[in-house]
Formats: sequence, structure tokens, C-alpha cells
Amino acid sequence: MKNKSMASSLLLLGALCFGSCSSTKKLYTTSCIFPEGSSIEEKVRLSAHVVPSQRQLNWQKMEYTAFICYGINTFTDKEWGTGKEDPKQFNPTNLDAGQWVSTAKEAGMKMILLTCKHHDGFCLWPSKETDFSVESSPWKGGKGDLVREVSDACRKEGLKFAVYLSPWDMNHPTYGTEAYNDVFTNQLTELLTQYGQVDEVWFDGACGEGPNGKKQVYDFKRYYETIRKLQPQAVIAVMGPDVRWVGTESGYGRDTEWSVIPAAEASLKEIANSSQQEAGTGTFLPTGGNMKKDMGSRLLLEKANGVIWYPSEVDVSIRPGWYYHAKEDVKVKTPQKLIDIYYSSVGKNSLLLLNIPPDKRGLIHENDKHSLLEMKRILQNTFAHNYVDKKYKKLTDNRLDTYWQGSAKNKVIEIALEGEQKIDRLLLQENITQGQRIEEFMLECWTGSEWRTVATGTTVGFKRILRFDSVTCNKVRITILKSRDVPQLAEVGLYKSSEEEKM
Ligand code: FUL
Repeated sequence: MKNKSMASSLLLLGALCFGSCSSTKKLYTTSCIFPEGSSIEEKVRLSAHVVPSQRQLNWQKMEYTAFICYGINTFTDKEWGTGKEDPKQFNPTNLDAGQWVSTAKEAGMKMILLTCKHHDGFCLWPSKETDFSVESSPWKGGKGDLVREVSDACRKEGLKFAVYLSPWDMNHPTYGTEAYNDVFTNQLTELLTQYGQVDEVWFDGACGEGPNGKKQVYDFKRYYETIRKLQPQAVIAVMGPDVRWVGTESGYGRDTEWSVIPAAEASLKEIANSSQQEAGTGTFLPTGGNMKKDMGSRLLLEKANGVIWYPSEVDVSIRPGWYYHAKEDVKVKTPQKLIDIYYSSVGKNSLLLLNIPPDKRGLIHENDKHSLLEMKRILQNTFAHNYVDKKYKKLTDNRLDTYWQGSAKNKVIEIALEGEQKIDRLLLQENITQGQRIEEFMLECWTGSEWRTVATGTTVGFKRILRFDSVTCNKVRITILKSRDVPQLAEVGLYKSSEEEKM
């Protein structure tokens, strides 16, 4: 029975090829059904060998990407539209997609995710499926194509490009009927065939009623197949099988973040239920309070029939809302707040997707740009110099496939610094190409007469950064207190933070 319910939740998650793994069969698969009657020890060991797919690994390595929410809401000053807007309202006076992309690039972001269509149904490209698009707007005399401009600018600057296409459509007359699944698949096909390489497709969890009061039954399986066929390297996020929504829009991820989770936790229904429910009045209702604390502990493995590699993405806006509102010009997050968010997302085994909504002119506002670039500058200062002695090549070469491997008996590594140094940041990376394993670790500093514990943590995964009170020492010791199999540390960094992080 249990296997059946797991299989159906996986069916929803679409094209997941479920790996059969056991002690005799293949390890290092992206998912694994536990053999019947597996003990908890066996489940833990098998979970430690579940790995990311190539597309998931490429995605994870970006670390920091930009979300751009832009559309009819920008001009109506709303968070959610109605689908009944006059497309003539979409009229940026000075739109420069090049400024969006170069700002993101300068800020250190690696990809732009554009809201090609939000819940209102207004399309930023001239879709053959509707007139409710830029084609009916005065912008560029109806000849503009914003998806083209942004994707071209990304290509020019060497950034990746991604599409957000809201399944919920408040405008399309077919919404709520089977015909809408054709419309949606066609729109997806337009986006995935006309604009070059697409590296992420983002399906929102928010789902409501269309113009005829009906809700849609989405044919996710068909959408996923379309993406896999047309852009096989693209990850499918949130309402999709490759990337998991962390569960909050606050910017603050979990302290303990497993990329390997029981398949049953990956339920689309739950994702939809905990997404924003109502923001129609223009009031932004962020979710956040309901983020589950535990997604992958031994306790959950014990009850699970199988696990999948399903890493987390933290989406958050630089402003209180997702769309630009002039009244929020004074509420742009400070560089220090953004840095705190960086530590709480990238520093906690997640990817940070930061929203930077352009204004009515069609530009990223000066205040947003200032915060973004300051955040980058300060973080660059903090991470400018790794004080770990460079003789530890494998730990400092920025590669996952060269690593220190512990053993069942020895899970302690002593590391010399470049002389005596003041440090207050620890950065760790696991070789996730062979699985996520570390469950608990501690950092000690040599005071000259004894080892002093200065920081402790739980999961590491792709990247973990700990902040601790500044200490001076010339060597440290990292102890893996608990792990699911022999630990493999790919990178170790010890840094002294810039004073400006605190201002
Ligand atoms: C939410 C949506 O309702 C917001 O409007 C926004 O698009 C955000 C990224 O996701 O679920």
C-alpha cells in the first residue's frame, strides 16, 4: 500500500526515473526505492549514495540567481492582477533589459528568471495563444518582445536564462477546461523553442480560479515531458521534480537542510497548499510561518520507502512585494539584510533566488541596485582570503571531485592556517557528486594549550557557512560527529568577516 502511494506521488512529479538501489545493485542514482524490509541503517547508507542529476548539479553550482517580476502589475501597482486589465496600461517609458542583466551580473548572479506570464495571464511575449500580451500594449507600438530582449541580453552577458510561466491564468477563456492544457503546453513550447537555451522552468504553487470561476486540473506530466523534450538541461522548479521550494518567502532556510528527502515529502498538493493563498487586493501575503523544520532526518527515513535528490531553493524579494511599488522605494532591503539572507540560504545548502523587480520606467531602481552591489562588495571582502594553508590543495582548489575522505574510525581533520589568524567564518562543501552524508560537525581552534569549540553545525551538503565569534589561532580541527557514510569534505574555508557586514 505504502509503495503504491509513493508511486502515485512520484507519478505527479513526472519524469523521475526511479533508481533501484541495494547493496548489490547500483549506487549513486538520483533516487532510490529501499529494498523491502530494509533496516534503518541500510536506509541511511543507501540515502548517503543518492546524488544529483547533471542538471541539478549545474543548477546548484550557480548558488545565486535573479528573479525578475515584471508585467501588468508593475503598472497597476498590484501584487496580483485580475486578468481584466487593459493591456494598454503596460507602457514602460525607458525599458532597458541590458541594464537588468548587467546589474545582475555585476551583483554576482548567474541566471535571470523572468515572469513571462504571471497569474493575471498577461504575456511579456507575443504569444499566439492570446491577445492579452505586449502585442496589445503601446510599448514599442505593440512590436516589442520582452522575453526576446531579456534572453538576448543574458546571452550577451554570459548569464543563464530561465522562464517563470504561471499555470494559473485569470484571463484565458479556456482556463478550467481541458483545452487550457493545450494552450499552456503551446505557450511553454513557444518559450522553449524561440529564445535559445533555457536553464530553469519555474511553476508557481499559487492556483486559483479563472475567468469562468473554474479551477484548472493541470496536466503536469505533459508539461514536464514538453520541457524534457525541448530543453533537457533545464531544471523544473517548485511545482516540479528537480528543485524544491524551501517553504518560505522570507529568505531564511533551514539550519538542517537535506537535499535527499523521502519521496513522499515531495507532494505537489502540499506545495500548492502552503503557497500564497490570497493577495488579490494588492496586499502581499508572504508565507513563512509554516516551513517544515525537518525534511530528511533519520526519523523520516525510518518511515520512508524511498528517497530522491530534491534540493532546496530560497526565493525572496529585495522589497516587501514581488512587484515594483514606488511607495516601497524606501523599504528596499539593506546590504546587511541581504548578507544575512545570503548566509541563511546559500550558507545553508540552498540556492538563493533574489527578486529585483524593475520599475515603471523599465529599469532596476537606483536603491535596489545600490543594495545589490554593496552586498556583493562586502561579501567579496569577507571571502577575499581563505586562511587555510594552501598545502591542503584538495580542500582549497574549488573542486568537488578532489576531497578529504574520513573513515569509519577517523572523522577528524586537523588543518593549519597561514600562521596565526583572526577568523569568524567557516565554509564547508561536501562532495555531493557521491552523496550528502554529514549530519553533525564541530569546529575547534587551538588556543596554544587546548582545543576550544567555536562552532557546531548539522548538515553541510553543497555548501555550509557558519558565523561564529572571532577567534585567533594558527590551527583548527574539524570533527564529523555523525555522518551517514564516510564523510567527503571537498572544500574548507576559514575567513575573517568584513566589519561592514554589521553596519
Ligand atoms: C507566489 C506568487 O503568488 C507571487 O505573486 C510571486 O510570483 C511569487 C514568486 O510566488 O506564489
